[in-house]
Amino acid sequence: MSVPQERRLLTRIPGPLSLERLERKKRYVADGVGTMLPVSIVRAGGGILEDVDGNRLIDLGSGIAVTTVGNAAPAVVRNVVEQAEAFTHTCFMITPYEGYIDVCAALAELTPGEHAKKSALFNSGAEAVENAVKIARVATGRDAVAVFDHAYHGRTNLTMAMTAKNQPYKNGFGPFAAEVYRAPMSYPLHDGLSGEQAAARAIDVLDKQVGTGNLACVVIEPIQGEGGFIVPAPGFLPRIAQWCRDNGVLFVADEIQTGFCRTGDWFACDDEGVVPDLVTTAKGIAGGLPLAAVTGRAELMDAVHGGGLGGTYGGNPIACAAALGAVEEMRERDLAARAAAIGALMRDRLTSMAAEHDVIIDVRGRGAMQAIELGTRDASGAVTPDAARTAAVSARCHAEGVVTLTCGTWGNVFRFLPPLSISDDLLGEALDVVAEAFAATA
Ligand code: PLZ
Repeated sequence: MSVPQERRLLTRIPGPLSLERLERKKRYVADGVGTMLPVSIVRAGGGILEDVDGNRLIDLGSGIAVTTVGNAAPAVVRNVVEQAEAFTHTCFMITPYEGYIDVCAALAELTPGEHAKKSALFNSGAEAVENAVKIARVATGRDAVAVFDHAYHGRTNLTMAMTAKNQPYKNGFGPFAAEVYRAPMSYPLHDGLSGEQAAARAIDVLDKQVGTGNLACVVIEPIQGEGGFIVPAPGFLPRIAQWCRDNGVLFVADEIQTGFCRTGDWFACDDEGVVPDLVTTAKGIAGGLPLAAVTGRAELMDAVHGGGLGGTYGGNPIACAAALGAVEEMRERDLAARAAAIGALMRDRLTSMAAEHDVIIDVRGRGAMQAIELGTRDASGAVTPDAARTAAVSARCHAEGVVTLTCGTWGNVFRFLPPLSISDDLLGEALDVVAEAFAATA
């Protein structure tokens, strides 16, 4: 690993050279494209991001759950370089190549369920979700799409409609796509319902307000990401999946954030043995290169007419080579087990922080996808979110050289998504910084 694995602060964060670059960004990059922590990165690997001022920051975000195998992971770099030297693009729809097929074969093997599966490849998570809906509509002959409170599915027109939160994702960007309906999510901290009860509540809304027979698919993140790392109560997902099966509705798991070893399994659905009809993947699939997929039951995938799925760059050969390198890293380093170990370490530390700071009202997550929710709870159990404290703790972590992310409908969730290549020592140090930030902002 070329980047020394140590936190090092040579300047204030952001440093002077990063600030110069930020001025150029302001001049040339659209203001709508935000940057959370404007340190300009020059190299990264293991658990470290190094900036242009020579500062080394500990990465607890993985570029939003993308560099699961680590930044510039060896097998990814090797495959990318070899592929770039051989050829960079042909367009799979014009003249195909083996890497695309290899990725689809890997997806057939790794995604939940033992049935015959096929895949189609795309560039971004949002594009995969859009295509899952297209496939579900053709396969069922129905129009309606069910999504959940707090859901995040992307920023394109259809996926904005599917995403719950208005600011910053939707405000002013409508009108949105039709035939998208929202059901209540299982959110144990807020609703106190069992999985069975929460599923019954969601099913009732869909049946009464949309009509089960009109539904093409239910699209759900098995653990919600941007919406707040919301882990549904046990039994919720299996019950919804069963109801879908019983009623000819396709169960689509959006595993874009949870997939590829992040949660301690290959996929988050594996935890309760839920087998989706279609699954969308992106992010962790390719170690940082843009690639996404829809994988599903062969007969559903094949319901679409020839030429109905595609795109110029979908399954680009370099992105496919990167994905094969990422999967190789996950297999050879048993990264699912590493995610579980990282999860146990984080869980331990976060639980002690929660014991010390009343503002931490929940510790949740699975594997290397952990979060704490900040707020107060009254005697009735009602939650008042504390976004201000969340922002203050986060700002403090950034200043101390730890890249932390927040999320949640109310902006009151601190989430931890370290690359699985981070060492225990570095992770422990980062969590020390988080603990100090809580103490300093008390
Ligand atoms: N589905 C579950 O998490 C992307 C978005 C960050 P794209 N999440 C990070 C932002 O502010 O844009 C995501 C996701 C789930 C779909 C997507 C969309 O994936 O690759 O960003 O299109």
